[in-house]
Amino acid sequence: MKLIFYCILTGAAYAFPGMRDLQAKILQRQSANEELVGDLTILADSDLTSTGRLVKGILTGSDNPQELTAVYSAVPDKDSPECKADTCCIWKHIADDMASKMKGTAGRCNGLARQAVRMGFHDAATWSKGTGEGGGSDGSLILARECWDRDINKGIESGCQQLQELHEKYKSHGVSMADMIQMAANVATVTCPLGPRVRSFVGRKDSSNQAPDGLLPSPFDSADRLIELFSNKTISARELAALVGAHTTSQQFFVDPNRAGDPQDSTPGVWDVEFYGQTTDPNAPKRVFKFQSDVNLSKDERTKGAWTAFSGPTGQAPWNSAYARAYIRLSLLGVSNINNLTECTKALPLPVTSFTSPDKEKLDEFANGGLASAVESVSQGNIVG
Ligand code: HEM
Ligand SMILES: *[C@@H]1O[C@H](CO)[C@@H](O)[C@H](O)[C@H]1NC(C)=O
Ligand SMILES: *[C@@H]1O[C@H](CO)[C@@H](O)[C@H](O)[C@H]1NC(C)=O
Ligand SMILES: CC(=O)N[C@H]1CO[C@H](CO)[C@@H](O)[C@@H]1O
Repeated sequence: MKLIFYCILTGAAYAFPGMRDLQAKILQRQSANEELVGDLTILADSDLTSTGRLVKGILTGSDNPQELTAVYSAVPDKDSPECKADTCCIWKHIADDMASKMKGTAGRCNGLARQAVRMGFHDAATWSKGTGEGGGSDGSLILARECWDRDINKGIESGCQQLQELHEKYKSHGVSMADMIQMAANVATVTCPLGPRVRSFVGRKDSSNQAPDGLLPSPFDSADRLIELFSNKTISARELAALVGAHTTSQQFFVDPNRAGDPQDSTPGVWDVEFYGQTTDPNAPKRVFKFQSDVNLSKDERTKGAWTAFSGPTGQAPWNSAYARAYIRLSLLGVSNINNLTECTKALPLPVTSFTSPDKEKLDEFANGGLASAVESVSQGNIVG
């Protein structure tokens, strides 16, 4: 009702080039979530630092959740005093190191990248309003060995191992495991072709205490349960619809081991919107393995609108923006010093904004059920040949 009124009021503007901006604004307004997290819930506006103000603006929809251009023109040596004096400098070295391991010969992101995105989710989402203190984005996924001790983390153990080694390599520079995990997720996301460049913050505190268990979703959950589970984490239904889009890159191994390596859309390793359309398409390519949870979300009245908006060629830009905003929220769950964080987005690689797979025909053949022996190359982002 409010939306219709808004359109009539501004109807005249639709004839002008501002139309796309306006549509983007409307989408943004619809997806606004006024709920704050961490120390932002108790701080007065007058106590906010520039980071605190920025994060508040991003969460509530008034600031841009992506930063697509800022880069280091030259980066000081990692052991130099200049590097030590700049919080983001070491992250530029770490992000480059990570990115060099996250892409295959086809230009698609690989298994490590996908695991990193999932690790970012599995460290952060162990927090809930109901459970109070403890859990969240605190590095406990690796530091408290949840990654190896909990069945829900099956499939990301080797990624956890690699990040632990990377943390060993850089920890003398004072980087937390929690930041390491979230930075890896954001480097991975932007390394996947078409992926958003999510604004990235550092300064989280670590914990070696196990986070509360049972707060991560199952692929057999109903939409009702999923929406409630995420709303307990301050994540709205629309934000949830945006976040599960991460399955655009993925290949399942453990939901049905007989179909190990089957992707959730026809283009694993590419951050496109095929996942949304194919999840609702009864004639999706044969190898596309749909999680029951995703199918249920695609149909529920509370998530269907966003699902549809993210589908098809017009979906990419609104999805990238919605994903970035929701992911920032997710990555700050349980963090109680948001006002003291530092933005280091300029340490990330630049986004890949257009992409065609060099081996498109072979990849299509794989998606349609052929080339079973290609699972490994697909998983590594390598050219299928
Ligand atoms: C409804 C909520 C969700 C459920 C039920 C769910 C469940 C799953 C399952 C069962 C897998 C496959 C694991 C395997 O068999 O190897 C998977 C993979 C994955 N998930 Fe989710 N997920 C959810 C939300 C998310 C979110 C919010 C993100 C990130 C923001 C995410 C990112 C990923 C990624 C990147 C993979 C691929 C991992 C790989 O290829 O190694 N998922 N998810
Ligand atoms: C959400 O939180 C409430 C209050 O703590 C709790 O009773 C409910 O079980 C939670 N729901 C889910 C799905 O975790
Ligand atoms: C934020 O930083 C200030 C100055 O360094 C410090 O006094 C304060 O305790 C920090 N707050 C939190 C929540 O970490
Ligand atoms: C509650 C709910 O929506 N459950 C459905 C989830 O999806 C599966 C099929 O994918 C249905 O069988 C369930 O009824």
